[in-house]
Amino acid sequence: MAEERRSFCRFCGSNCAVVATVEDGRITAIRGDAEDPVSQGYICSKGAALGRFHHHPDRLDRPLIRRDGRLVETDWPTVLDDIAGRMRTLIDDHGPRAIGGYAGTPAVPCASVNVWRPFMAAIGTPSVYSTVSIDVPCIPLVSERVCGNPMIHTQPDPDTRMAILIGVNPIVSHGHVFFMTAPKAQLRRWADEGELWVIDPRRSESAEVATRHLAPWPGSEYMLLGHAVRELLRDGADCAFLDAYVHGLPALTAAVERFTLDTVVAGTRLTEEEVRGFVLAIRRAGKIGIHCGTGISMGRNANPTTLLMWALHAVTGSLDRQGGAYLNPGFARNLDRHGWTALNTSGPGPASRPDLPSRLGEYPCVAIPDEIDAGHLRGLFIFAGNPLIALPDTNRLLAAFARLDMLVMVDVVETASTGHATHVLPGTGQMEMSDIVLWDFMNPAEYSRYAPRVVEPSGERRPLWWILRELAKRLDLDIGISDDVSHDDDVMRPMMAQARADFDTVKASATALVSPGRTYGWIHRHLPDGRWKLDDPELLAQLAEAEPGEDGLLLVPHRQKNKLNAQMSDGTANPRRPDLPLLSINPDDAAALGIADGDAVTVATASGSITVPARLDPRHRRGVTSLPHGFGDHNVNRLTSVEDVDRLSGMVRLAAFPVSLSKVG
Ligand SMILES: Nc1nc2c(c(=O)[nH]1)N[C@H]1C(S)=C(S)[C@@H](COP(=O)(O)OP(=O)(O)OC[C@H]3O[C@@H](n4cnc5c(=O)[nH]c(N)nc54)[C@H](O)[C@@H]3O)O[C@H]1N2
Ligand SMILES: Nc1nc2c(c(=O)[nH]1)N[C@H]1C(S)=C(S)[C@@H](COP(=O)(O)OP(=O)(O)OC[C@H]3O[C@@H](n4cnc5c(=O)[nH]c(N)nc54)[C@H](O)[C@@H]3O)O[C@H]1N2
Ligand code: SF4
Ligand SMILES: [Mo]
Repeated sequence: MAEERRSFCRFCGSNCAVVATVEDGRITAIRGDAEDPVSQGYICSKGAALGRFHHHPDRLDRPLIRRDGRLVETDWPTVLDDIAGRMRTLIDDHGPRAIGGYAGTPAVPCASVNVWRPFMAAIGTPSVYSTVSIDVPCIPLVSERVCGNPMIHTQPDPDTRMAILIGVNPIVSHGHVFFMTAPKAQLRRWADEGELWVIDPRRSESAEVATRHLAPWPGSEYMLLGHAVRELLRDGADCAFLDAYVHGLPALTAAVERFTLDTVVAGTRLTEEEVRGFVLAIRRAGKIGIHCGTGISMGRNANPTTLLMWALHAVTGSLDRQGGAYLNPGFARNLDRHGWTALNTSGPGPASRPDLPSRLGEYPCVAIPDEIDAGHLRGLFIFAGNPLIALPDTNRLLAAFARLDMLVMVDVVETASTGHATHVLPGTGQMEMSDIVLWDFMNPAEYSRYAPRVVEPSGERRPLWWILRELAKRLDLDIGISDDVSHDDDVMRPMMAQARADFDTVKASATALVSPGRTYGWIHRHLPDGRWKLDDPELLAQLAEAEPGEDGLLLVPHRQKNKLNAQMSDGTANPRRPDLPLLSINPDDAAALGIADGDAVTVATASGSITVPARLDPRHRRGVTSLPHGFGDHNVNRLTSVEDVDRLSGMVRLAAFPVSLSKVG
């Protein structure tokens, strides 16, 4: 008999509410939950594929262990005993740091998966890694320097008169560190009721609906922002706001002085009219809301650009104001009530990479191959990640992985990485675990929502908290999950301790529990000295040294609609039109290189090369070519380098790096 069950999608931070149809234990249909007050029935192709992904033919249902070079099925006691035994030996022989953990994106926002950090802490190892350090480390770094809290993000207010999207393509991605359901409707509204400016070297899907699209040279965006700050500081800044809430204006003013119109036109390769028009539009709007995405966070000037985003919000008096930049205190974390103590989460990096920092209690992912090669890291856990696709310099990482004594992967399907593991553990998937929205602070609504299990775990799949508790018991470690814990809910209940409503109240609500309205004007009460600090010396030093991207041909990333990083790159979300690994290139650049549409092209850097089909695409500005990540056979990370790293954030350059192209044959 068919039954309908409410849940929400956890593929991205939009967390759209869904209704699943279940027949005889099979999920036969997924639709958006029209009764949910936050997502209002919206889902994308990935959410619609939740059932297909759950019943994927490559799904993992039993633990696997490597014997005589092959992964073979085993049972839980055998696999857990084996892992615990190896961990004990590694810790005894080399100390706790020999054991590391890398968490992929599904381990970050899912409440019931978020137990891996206590496990690493109980081992006592500093070898902690997550996708945060290869995605967006500039945001927590700059937030920490500006307001003493790494977990504060701005987002363009839904009512802003001028939304500025830089290196972000919400129509495909639904946003970055700021997620929106129904992005097309929101972008259209911004454009219809005010202005929407998209700044991207490609005419992206989001640029198509914008009031204005600017395509500056990659890595030069800081100049455009710096120029706007400079011009407004000379005339038109919100002086009352600056006097009341900002610290460090003299140093900031001096730092942007070099961004004259001529310099900025030369550096950005925009026209004078475009640069002037940008400043004029800001003046017209008064308050503005800027959102920077991976086009910025993965580029070479991520930190200075992010600092200038804060600065432009400040000089326009937009910070924490309706119609400007909204800062969601969060339903679960309730930051307006609880505040925070100022933090500095930077520390020394791993021993093999003294050039890197540690950030937020983690080492940067780029350090993994060096740490393995140096013999510091000998056993690695992968919690819901696909490192051989996601991390830079795949060739080096592959060689390093072969040296590990132990590589344990917890996943729901076989991936390009699981084939290299010594142990593969089947975790429960989203449809098999209850969950609660904790990360609403990256959304335009202050809310939480509970999702029960849609189906019971299939095969031998187990929740991560169960797996880690079983290992901890064997090693006499305390990870804070007692034997009384028997359900995902027990793990999540304490996570709502500070929330606006307790766990059971949220659980009892059939749809999202939403706070009325949005909270504005709350942050300054909690800022150190009541002020945003815009003169951090290290960030200003980086700004002073910043230069736009190199001349020549630069390769930029972009995401695709029907896959999520490497997940569903086999076409699960849209079997009829699967996303393809194509190298997009401006037709004039292609002509200059003798490349025609469909030609096989070899893309090369010092790290390696890959061969992919070319697609001529006039939406790319000249000098800019793009290739999406997430494909095993055409893996763009064979081109990236673990050496090209930002010294403050530990971020590796994945956007706008120089490449050379040659036609095959
Ligand atoms: N060159 C280049 N590299 C990039 C990027 C880029 O733009 N360019 N983007 C970077 C970014 S922003 C990110 S976030 C990373 C992504 O890096 P990863 O998160 O490592 O990559 P995914 O492919 O999303 O892998 C997630 C894995 O989790 C598994 N999984 C899904 N659901 C569950 C679950 O419920 N439980 C468990 N146990 N496992 C689950 C999936 O099967 C998949 O194997 O890649 C980064 N790498
Ligand atoms: N469908 C889908 N949705 C996703 C994902 C996915 O893989 N597929 N991944 C999720 C994850 S893990 C993340 S982190 C977010 C990321 O979300 P976004 O940051 O929105 O990622 P993209 O969609 O790649 O958009 C980045 C844009 O930056 C532009 N860009 C590249 N280089 C530069 C540059 O140097 N300067 C400027 N100005 N622009 C540049 C690209 O052309 C592209 O349009 O998306 C999430 N949502
Ligand atoms: S936008 Fe798509 S992937 Fe993201 S939560 Fe909604 S349905 Fe899932
Ligand atoms: Mo990401």
